[in-house]
Amino acid sequence: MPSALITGITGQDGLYLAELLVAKGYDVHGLIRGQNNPKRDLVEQLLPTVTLHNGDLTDMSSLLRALRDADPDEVYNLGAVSFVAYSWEQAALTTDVTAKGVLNMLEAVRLHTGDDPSRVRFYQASSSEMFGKVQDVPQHERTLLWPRSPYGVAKVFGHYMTINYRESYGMHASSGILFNHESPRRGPEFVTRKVSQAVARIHLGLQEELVMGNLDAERDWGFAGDYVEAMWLMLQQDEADDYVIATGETHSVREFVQLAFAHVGIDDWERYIRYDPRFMRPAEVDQLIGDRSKAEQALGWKPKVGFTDLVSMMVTADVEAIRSGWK
Ligand code: NDP
Ligand code: GDR
Repeated sequence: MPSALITGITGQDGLYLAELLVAKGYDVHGLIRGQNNPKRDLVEQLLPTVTLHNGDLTDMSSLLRALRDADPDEVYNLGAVSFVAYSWEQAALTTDVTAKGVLNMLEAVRLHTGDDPSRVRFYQASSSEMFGKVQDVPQHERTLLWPRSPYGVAKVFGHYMTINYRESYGMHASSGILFNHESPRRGPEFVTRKVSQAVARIHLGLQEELVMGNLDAERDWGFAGDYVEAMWLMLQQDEADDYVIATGETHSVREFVQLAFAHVGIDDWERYIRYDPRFMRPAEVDQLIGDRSKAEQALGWKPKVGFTDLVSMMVTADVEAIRSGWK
């Protein structure tokens, strides 16, 4: 039975990836941080066969202990401070977790595997935020990185450190440069879920307005359930490598909002929107669109869920969640 250790198992991607690996017959382990983490119950209910290990990406010995106890064939490093807007407010914490945490995990794997570092395959959750002020359209694996936030800078560090461990120690370490991916499990601080939750509440008469920042930003949005499949595929290759994972389509935040309202039959959506500069960022990533041709060729990976279906899925899930709370 293959085994895997997932950091960030309580997050959106961690849950989908754990479900995927359990379905594939893996013995799945997850790193869970903090005292009395409120998401422990959720993981235990959803994934009763998964073993949780206490640990934190900033605490190297906890990572070594988790590796010793789980003894995984594959490590998926998904843990991070992942909210871009927050990364300006806590830049040092973001650096400790999202940048140095990657080094800690790579070094822990290297120490754990001794003289055979390729024995454990490693996945790093890199991000399209590394492209920032984009230097190519669409963005691909060789596009110059120009991050625009402390989060983006931290991800660049993790990305190059992963490549460096591959080149220095022969580790099977791959980096997935994933573009935005969403789902009904997306954290409510991210724009898509903020919108889907608000639209559901407005539709059901529970909320009157939606307060937003920059509606002009454009993102390449896919479905998280599709994207975790790409992570797994990367670790099944003979050679470790880096891959862009994206739909190849870009849409504005405005389009997302408009479609979400249209899904519940509201066409005059603009009257519900209030602009608040609080949600603007010190530096914005204006447009992202990914070129996934390498992943499609080498991994045979393609997204299954399109933009319109993604928006419908998220709004429907939030409407149903509120209605089921009424029963
Ligand atoms: P989430 O924000 O949903 O999950 C982040 C996870 O990291 C949570 O499980 C969180 O734990 C954990 N974490 C935070 N701090 C620490 C720490 N100090 N030690 C250990 N774990 C920690 O992110 P997603 O699931 O959306 O993303 C997964 C990864 O992919 C992240 O690295 C993200 O930056 C990256 N990424 C995401 C994209 C997306 O569009 N979703 C696109 C590209 C990259 P807790 O629940 O306890 O807070
Ligand atoms: P992003 O996601 O920064 O792309 O990072 P987010 O959903 O936070 O923002 C997307 C775009 O929407 C604009 N926006 C708003 N954003 C939020 N959160 N709230 C608002 O009210 C709002 N109004 C407009 C933002 O300015 C931005 O342009 C996500 C994270 O998952 C990262 O961890 C990941 O690496 C990248 O995607 C790829």
